[in-house]
Amino acid sequence: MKIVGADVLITAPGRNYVTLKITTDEGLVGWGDATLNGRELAVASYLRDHICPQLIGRDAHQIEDTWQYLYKGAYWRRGPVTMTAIAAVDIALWDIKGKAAGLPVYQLLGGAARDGVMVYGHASGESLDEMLDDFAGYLDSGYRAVRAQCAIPGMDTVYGVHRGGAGLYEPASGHLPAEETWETGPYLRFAPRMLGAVRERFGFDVHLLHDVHHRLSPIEAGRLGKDLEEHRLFWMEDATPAEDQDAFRLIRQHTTTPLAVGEVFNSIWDCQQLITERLIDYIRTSVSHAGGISHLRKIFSLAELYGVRTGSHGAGDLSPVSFAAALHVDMAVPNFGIQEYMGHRAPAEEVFHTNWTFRNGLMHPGDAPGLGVEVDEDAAARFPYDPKFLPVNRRTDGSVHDW
Ligand code: EZ4
Ligand code: CO
Repeated sequence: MKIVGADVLITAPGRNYVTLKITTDEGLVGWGDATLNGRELAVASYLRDHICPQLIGRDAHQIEDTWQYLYKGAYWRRGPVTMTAIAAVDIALWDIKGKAAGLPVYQLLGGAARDGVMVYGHASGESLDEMLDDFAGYLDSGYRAVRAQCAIPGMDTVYGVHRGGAGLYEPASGHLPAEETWETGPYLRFAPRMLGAVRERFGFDVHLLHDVHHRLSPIEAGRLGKDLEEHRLFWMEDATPAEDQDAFRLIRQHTTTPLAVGEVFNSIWDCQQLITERLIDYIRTSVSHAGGISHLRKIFSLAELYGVRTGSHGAGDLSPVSFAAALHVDMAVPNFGIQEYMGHRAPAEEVFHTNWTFRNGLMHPGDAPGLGVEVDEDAAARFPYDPKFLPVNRRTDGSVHDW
């Protein structure tokens, strides 16, 4: 089965998504997600200008060979742009293989290893009370796990707080990034109180998660982890900037709060030390930023060997194609931990027709052949690309800080 078409679609139904469409001589179509939030056009160009012409005429069934060809053939290794582009090809080829076989992708990965995929939702609020009410809403909808983020008294902006509806917490502006302000002291004092309030109101039966979003130094992270121990978190996410893998050794020496990291990683090499030295408990690489289904499975297999579980990134800036691909992998891997589910803004449903279901806190990718997501190209054309950036963070003295 030969590839006869490889085209890139850019559409913004609620936010920007870059999608790769691969077509075969047998008339099968596969979809891949190539969205890199705030740097969308770089991946679109990498695909259009460098990868798509190389795909024409290749055997659509040779997924691993195509992966190696694109990775080793580029000579330049890793990096978010390259690995997102390769991921899009890989995801689209798995979609095609499933459609050719008449099977959902999770069946090709070894079949269901569980009834469904435990997901966690995002609760947040401008005040503690607002956050707790939002949290209650997730429990009412059947979630077994919820992430809590809250505005900090005395600080104008903080990561992860909705303003005006689900999935709207990443402010963006037309031609330049928005700027936010950060100070570590108030956060370190407030976070234990905030997460303690969740336990006080809802008890310990619900899994409680929190995202630090790369903002602490290693010793600050160690102290926060220690302060949070009594609240029994499912995990403390991205405690320090993720590229410094050694930092996690220091955090580990100070706390038994479980640690998760990896949403900004692109390859197994970014995870190697953290996994083999057992410095983390959950690896958060995503299917679309870490080389696709083929590469994500290798990362998860390495993690399995060292008792590290999975916890894939699932923010709304990963398209429904990515999210479906993540669910298929989650269904099949033995060391699945949890899956993030932030959801997508309403217009996304007009473009991406999905098959997944949610019941009792568990999601299932559905049994349609392939990934179970189809893209409506006419609908996509109604939502033109809308340039946006992630925010930049500054301390109150004006110096740039991790966002
Ligand atoms: O900030 O995906 O856990 N989720 C996150 C996300 C990231 C965005 C960046 O594009 O940290 O909300
Ligand atoms: Co995160």
